[in-house]
Amino acid sequence: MTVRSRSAALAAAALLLGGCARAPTFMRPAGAAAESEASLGWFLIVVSCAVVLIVALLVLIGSLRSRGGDPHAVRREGPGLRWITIGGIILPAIVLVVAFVLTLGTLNAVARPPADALPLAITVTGHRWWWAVRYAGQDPQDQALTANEIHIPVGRPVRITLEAGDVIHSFWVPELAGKTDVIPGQRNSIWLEARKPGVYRGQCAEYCGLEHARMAFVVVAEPPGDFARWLARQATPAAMPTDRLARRGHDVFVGGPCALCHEVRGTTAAGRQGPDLTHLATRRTIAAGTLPNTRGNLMGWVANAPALKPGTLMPKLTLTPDELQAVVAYLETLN
Ligand code: HEC
Ligand SMILES: [Cu+2]
Repeated sequence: MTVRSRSAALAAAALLLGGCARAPTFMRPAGAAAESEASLGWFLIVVSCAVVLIVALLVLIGSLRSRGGDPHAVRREGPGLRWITIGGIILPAIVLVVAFVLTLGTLNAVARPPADALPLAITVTGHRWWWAVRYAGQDPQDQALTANEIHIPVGRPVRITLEAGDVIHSFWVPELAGKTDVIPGQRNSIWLEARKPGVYRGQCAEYCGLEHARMAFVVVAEPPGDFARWLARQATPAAMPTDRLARRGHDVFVGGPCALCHEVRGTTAAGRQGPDLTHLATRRTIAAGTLPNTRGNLMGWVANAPALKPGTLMPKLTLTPDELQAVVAYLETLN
């Protein structure tokens, strides 16, 4: 080995090790469904690598050993035929059947409702280009509507029903479960379970138009007590602000175009074209993960949403600077 090829080999090994340490999120599962999918994935990778290595080795041996003779002569019997039968038919058939059976097992494990599942219906609806999240429990305190942020209790399997409001989307939280298509006119469902508390990023995984890439969401897995408190809070209607500026913002909001597209429970604004804003201030981001939920970003968004997310279905609105100040002050009270 020359010095140069040795350093190239070292660099390749370092890259490979670095790559393993920071494996893509779908290779670092944090939930039951993702774990069974990841182990199937690893198994298939190892088997595929072994097949490639063995075939390459045999080709190498064959090419080194065949010296002289007529290369076009076909041997119809003897060891040649045995190699083809075993290596070309029997072995591949075994590998494919094993992979098929394991895949069926994984599909079954992912689809089956776990015994300790949370008895709470969560429906996520994909819209261009955001996600509506509805909680429909028995009690009124378990019924809420929010957007782009799904809270779940840690360590409990949670069923999520997927619906589409317009076109086909795909729901994917790489660390928690594989992709599931979100199809108009069809209800698909998946089970999510997070083993550790945390914030897991999700993303639309089916090209659905201009802002497909900015159609993200988060799954927040938290201790059961925190989850119940969060849900109870989301279920309450919005309180009327006491501050004068925010009150004026409320009037602008319910009296203007905002109310045609947005709902704020507890007010007359009941639009369903856009996200429910009843507890907007509790959310981490706005516009499906596009921007952190800060005052500056809210200002920019309400003043001219298409400038920040070209193609968004929220139009540029004509508000006076005073109205803009007041509306954003109001939005900040929605916690
Ligand atoms: C024609 C319908 C429409 C009107 C009118 C409208 N919006 Fe929106 N709004 C939307 C849609 C659709 C979204 C989701 C955009 C996205 O993420 O691509 C949105 C998103 C938002 C968001 C971000 C919510 C989140 O959780 O991501 C805020 C805040 C917001 N609108 C405030 C307002 C305010 C304030 C007004 C009035 C000044 C208003 N909107 C008028 C349709 C509308
Ligand atoms: Cu989408």
